[in-house]
Amino acid sequence: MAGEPQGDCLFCKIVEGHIPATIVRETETTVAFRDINPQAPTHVLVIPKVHYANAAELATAEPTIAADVLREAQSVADEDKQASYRIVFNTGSGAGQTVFHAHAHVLGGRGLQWPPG
Ligand code: IU
Repeated sequence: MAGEPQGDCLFCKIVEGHIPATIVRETETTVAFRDINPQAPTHVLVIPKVHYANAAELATAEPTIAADVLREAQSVADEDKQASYRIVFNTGSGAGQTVFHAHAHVLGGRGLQWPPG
């Protein structure tokens, strides 16, 4: 069920500590960890501890936690001393989403092209 841990979800396993991750921040509602395949000097994923498939589902069901994710993205950028950074929520496989547990990519530390590829 949405909001509950999913046995087959890799990010639920990271939240539970069953899969290793380089965690940089943790709050009551969120975990932030370095992406295993970084696309920029700062590439951190901020995820809610609760399981929702994407950012929109999270924001609909748990708007306060969705705001926590955004606030944490700023904290990650601050800690990595990135004054400019990009937050990406890939939504749907056509947009490159591969893990169906809501997550914000926080990218910074290099020039970022617009529009993104
Ligand atoms: P996407 O937006 O769903 O494509 O992002 C998933 C990201 O999760 C992707 O950048 C992976 O490199 C990253 N990742 C990770 O950091 N640690 C993991 O154990 C797994 C995926 I699985």
